[in-house]
Amino acid sequence: MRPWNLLALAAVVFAGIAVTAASGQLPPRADRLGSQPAGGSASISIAAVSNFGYQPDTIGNLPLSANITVTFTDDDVLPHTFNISSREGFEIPNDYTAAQLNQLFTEYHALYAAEVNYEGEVSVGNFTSPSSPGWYEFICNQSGHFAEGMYGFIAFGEPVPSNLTRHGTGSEIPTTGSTVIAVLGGLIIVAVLAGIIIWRRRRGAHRPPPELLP
Ligand SMILES: [Cu+2]
Repeated sequence: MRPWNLLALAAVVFAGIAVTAASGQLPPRADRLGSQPAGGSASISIAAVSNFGYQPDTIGNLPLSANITVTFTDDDVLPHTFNISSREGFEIPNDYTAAQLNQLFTEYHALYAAEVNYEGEVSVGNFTSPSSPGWYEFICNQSGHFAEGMYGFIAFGEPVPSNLTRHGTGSEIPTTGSTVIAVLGGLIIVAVLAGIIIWRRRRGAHRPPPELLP
């Protein structure tokens, strides 16, 4: 196979991978559960992980007015908390100070709060989910952890909106940015390779045909 045909093949394969990566990404695990009826019960498992993250950091489509059992595990060496703000639809500004976080949780008491203090500790508890659809932010209130990006989002009766800021290390959601970069990078490579192929073909067209072997 001629080198430029190999290049063309590589371009097609890469484009296929880029498109697959862009379109084939599954929504976060909890969102794949689909809508659930009001009432009843549900269980969620969440872990505090190293570098100030939650795994997962996005949990959606939990049932309304339901008994939610929470299993919160410390998969890190530091103590962490899991505090769900009851302020519906409010994305806490990333520059909130400890005082502002305290003020928020004083005005909007936590829907649920748990803490784990050492690696491997598991906290199990439960709370009743809200009666109407909405999303909420949860944070770790250990000093400095929110500022490091230790937060996530939980939604009842709906998926977590896709436009919220996330930078926890435990993210299950590929960011839109990385998808866009993958697609753009793939398209640029395809364009460059196509240019090379066209250039080589044009150059080849001006060459005399190769001599036939005897
Ligand atoms: Cu923490």
